[in-house]
Amino acid sequence: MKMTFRWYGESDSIPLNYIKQIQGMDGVVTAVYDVPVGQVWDLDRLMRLKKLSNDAGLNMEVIESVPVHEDIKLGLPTRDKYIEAYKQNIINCGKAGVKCICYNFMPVFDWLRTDLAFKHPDGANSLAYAHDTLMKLDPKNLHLPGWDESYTTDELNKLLDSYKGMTHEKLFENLVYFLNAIMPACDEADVDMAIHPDDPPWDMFNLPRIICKESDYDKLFEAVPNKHNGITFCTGSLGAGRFNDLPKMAAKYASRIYFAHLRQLKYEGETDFYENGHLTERGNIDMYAIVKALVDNGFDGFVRPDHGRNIWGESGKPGYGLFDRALGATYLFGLFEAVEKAKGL
Ligand code: DNO
Repeated sequence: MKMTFRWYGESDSIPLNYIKQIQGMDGVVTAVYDVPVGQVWDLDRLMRLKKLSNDAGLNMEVIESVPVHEDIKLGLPTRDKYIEAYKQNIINCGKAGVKCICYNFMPVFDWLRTDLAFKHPDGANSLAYAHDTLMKLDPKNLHLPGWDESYTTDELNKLLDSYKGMTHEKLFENLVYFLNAIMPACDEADVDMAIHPDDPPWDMFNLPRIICKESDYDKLFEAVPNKHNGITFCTGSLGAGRFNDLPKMAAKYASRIYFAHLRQLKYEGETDFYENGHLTERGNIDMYAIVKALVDNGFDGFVRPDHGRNIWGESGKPGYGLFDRALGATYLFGLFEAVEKAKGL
């Protein structure tokens, strides 16, 4: 396992040497953030990020994310042009020493939350999700907390209209088309693709979501068996689905899990939850059982602490402050060490 930490590039308020001071930290997870989706990232930009990371004593072997253009998800004729650009990004990432690319295939929206600063009794705050609150919002005029509002209202309306009639089957076919097209670039660059699950793992505003549960992964690997087709195992996203047995899934797919996002959730009803610190006893995700399932089944990928709380007066990027993610990393190191030593590893 290699422990990593998400770093939002040069504009991140958290300096690289602070990340390095979290003992055991192997590398950063980052991206080129200011190039529009669908365009090629210059190799120079990637090499600069790599140099900054390496100079701070950190590796840069994971990119999160290279976003997928909506035309690819929609299966439009223009998709081939965007796929070519994506392939070039994979090749460039390979040249910069990247081993794993995290991406998602959620139509229009990425992760969805309704509260960015849900208050805890001890004064901490974290992200939270209330389904009824979200459903009351108009998707065509959405200003979601934390959502990258790169669309104008007009563009968002057009995009949502173009998804009318999109089915789960068609979206899945478009994912398979995309993966089959990029696998040769992954083979050439020796880069693993790690699809991030849909967050939360159910349809949103009539938009289909297709990476939500165990059977979705079975279908995915059956359709594209190439070993470069893999998973970002995000416990918070999958765990929001009460129907998912996470230790079972971690064990079953350990050899396809190239990247693990480990974080905690506390259920509040059937769909609602708030995020919490990483400890098992603070939520409904059995972190010990998941780490054990990964180790027992030969997991050898990248790990990162995921969304933390804002604590100790920090007003960090929601979910991505320094302090609680650092505590999370240390807790996860402890779990891995205990489980590995018990196995004689
Ligand atoms: C949220 C993240 C997601 C993730 C993308 C991957 O905190 O986990 O935004 O980076 O879905 O493509």
